[in-house]
Amino acid sequence: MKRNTVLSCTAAFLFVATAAAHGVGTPTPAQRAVDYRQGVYHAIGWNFGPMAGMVKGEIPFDAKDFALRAERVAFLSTLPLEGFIPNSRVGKTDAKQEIWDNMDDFKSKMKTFQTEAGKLAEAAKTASAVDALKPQFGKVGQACKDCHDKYKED
Ligand code: ASC
Repeated sequence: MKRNTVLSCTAAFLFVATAAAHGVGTPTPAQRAVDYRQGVYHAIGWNFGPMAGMVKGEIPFDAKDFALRAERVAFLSTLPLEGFIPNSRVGKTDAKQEIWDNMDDFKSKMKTFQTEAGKLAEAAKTASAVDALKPQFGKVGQACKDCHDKYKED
């Protein structure tokens, strides 16, 4: 091979290898699944935070805002499961292997989250004081925690 050909092949290889190492290019289905479920969890956290603030008395209770966020979390709770596709424990993820080893239990915990989040959204429609929502909010938080304790890194 000519020296120039060798050099340009080497350069092309290094370019592609570097790009791949830096995660440039089309993400794999597994990486897209990780991005999808993390995006959903971020949206859940975004909406869960202000409700927690109101429950703790750090933010003034706003019944309409609480109800809207509770409704969003109830909807969002139906989304993450789809992102836990087989062999998608890749890249930067806190998902433990135990999820795929205990998928039935994982699904059941996700279902509990959905049920409790649904009840919170329902209760929030008519509640005029935050005290009335505290017990159900606690159940949603406990559902988050039960799953995280077993299936989330740290
Ligand atoms: C959050 C968060 C969680 C849950 C959990 C509720 O804001 O990041 O993992 O709430 O702590 O108990």
